[in-house]
Amino acid sequence: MANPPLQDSAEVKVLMNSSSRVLITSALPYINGVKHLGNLVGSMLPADVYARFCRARGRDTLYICATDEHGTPAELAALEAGQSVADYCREQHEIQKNVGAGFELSWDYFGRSSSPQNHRLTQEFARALWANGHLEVRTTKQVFSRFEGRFLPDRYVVGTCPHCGYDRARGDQCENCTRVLDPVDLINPRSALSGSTEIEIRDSAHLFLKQSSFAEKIRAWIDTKKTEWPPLVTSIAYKWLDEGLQDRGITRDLAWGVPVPDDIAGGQLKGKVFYVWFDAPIEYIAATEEWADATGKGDVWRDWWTNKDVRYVEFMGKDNVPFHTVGFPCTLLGVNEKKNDPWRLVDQLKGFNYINYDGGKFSTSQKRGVFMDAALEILPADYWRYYLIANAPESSDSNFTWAHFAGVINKDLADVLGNFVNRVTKFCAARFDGIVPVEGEYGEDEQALIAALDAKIKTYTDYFEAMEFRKALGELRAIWVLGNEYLTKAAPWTSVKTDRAKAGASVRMGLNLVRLFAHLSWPVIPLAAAKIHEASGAPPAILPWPDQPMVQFLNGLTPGSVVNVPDVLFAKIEDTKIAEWEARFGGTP
Ligand code: B3M
Ligand code: ZN
Repeated sequence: MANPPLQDSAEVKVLMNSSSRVLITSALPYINGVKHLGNLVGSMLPADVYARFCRARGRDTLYICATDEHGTPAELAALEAGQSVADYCREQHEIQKNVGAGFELSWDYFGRSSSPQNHRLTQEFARALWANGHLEVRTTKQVFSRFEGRFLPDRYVVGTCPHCGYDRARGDQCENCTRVLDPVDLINPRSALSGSTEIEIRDSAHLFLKQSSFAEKIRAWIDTKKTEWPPLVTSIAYKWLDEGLQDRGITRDLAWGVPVPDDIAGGQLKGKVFYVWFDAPIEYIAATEEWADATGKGDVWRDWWTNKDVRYVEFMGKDNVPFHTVGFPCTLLGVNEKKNDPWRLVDQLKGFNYINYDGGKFSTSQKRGVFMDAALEILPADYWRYYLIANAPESSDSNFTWAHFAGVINKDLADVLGNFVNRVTKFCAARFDGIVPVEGEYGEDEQALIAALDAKIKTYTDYFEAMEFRKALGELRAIWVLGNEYLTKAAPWTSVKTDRAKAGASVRMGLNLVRLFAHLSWPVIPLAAAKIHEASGAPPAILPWPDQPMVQFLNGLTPGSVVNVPDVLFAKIEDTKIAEWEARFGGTP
């Protein structure tokens, strides 16, 4: 990645305090193809911005993600691609990893839920749950397709709805009358995969996690998070608890997945695998082991997951919240009984609403909206990162339109930030030989600016600490605007004619602002931040968070250092491009 992790630097270590270890995970992207921008903004991107912010503040930060590779959709996607599931997953994992790198996602490790580490850990978790009496074997009725020689998951059975007569009702729900169904309720059931009616109901034994017995403990735990977590998150958790926590089947009749070990339930579950939602969150931990294995760090991964000084933060879209506030915590509580060094439960959980595409839904199955690979084909990562974080769907769903996107990029990035950097460096090149001016002292205007920046940067920092991304970016933009306002008022292009010392001080302040903007913008737009930093005349460096008060930082550039006028930092998006992309990616549904 372009910018090395900050925690290796001596400069930053000074800032680090011993209790500041942060473990960050973002919901694991499912393996069945490149994700769309809605997936990105609800999990991986804000997690990355937060991870970068923590690193810039000198915290020992570990950001872990992985592909979620099990379950029926993976099997079906492989089938459609004409590949074995293993080959399909290997290939798609590489693709997602590369696209993530293209977006500058600074994962410390991007693992795979199909890894040997996750197989081992998932089985270890299941054994502990079994030993602690939290699992039970129950016989369930499953649909078996004789034609396909396999059990069919509920949604892959279709038939006539017993309530409304709709003839294409799915085994889990009727799309017409919205009633929740059981596949055995369907009249004339058939396989959604082949259309075959050679279908029968067979008994199948499965493991159930007795979640109902954890209801009180989970509620008490959520109560402790009420003031800390976003209302979006706690309200979803309470809704699930209020509806009554159901015991949950954690195994499936599939070939692809983590096998249920023979030493559980006397081998009754031979040939079955764990349910994808059972092993996927365990992969957060297993991927940390993958990271330690890949980097020769030995057992350190356990410490990240058991040490009380580590603060554990999760990022996800709202549809994933129930599994992380209720499902996975049940697993952990059950496994942790009789364990001396319990696995950490999540400390802070940041959930997101959805972003819509031009008034409709982003849809993977309908290929509607902008997908990560296509986004990078048309514009650099920073443009997307800035827009998406500035419009993160935090308090409500947000809506992507090409016109809005272009408006934000053209105004904030091109007119405000890009133009500022350009004005200062160009003027410096033209009138001060392209070096940080030596002459002049800061006066009243500069003191006033420094005071204003101190206040704004404190607010900006606090919003990031609180993971209020939209508000944080509002402050960042306001900070850039302060720079422009200062420059317009100082007008060194006028004063240089009569008072070269005054003009010199203004330009020096302008260049120090350029450097400041690079540091403050780095978590959001890392590629541009590196270029802006280079432009300021500062020596190449990683970009730690600036210490307050600002007066020292804004005197940080050495007079006489060489300034670089950058190439165009942000190109404006023309109307013709908007029209072209609307046509390519689809407009209003
Ligand atoms: N893979 C998200 C999804 O595919 C799911 C997240 C797992 S997080 C452990 O919708
Ligand atoms: Zn119906």
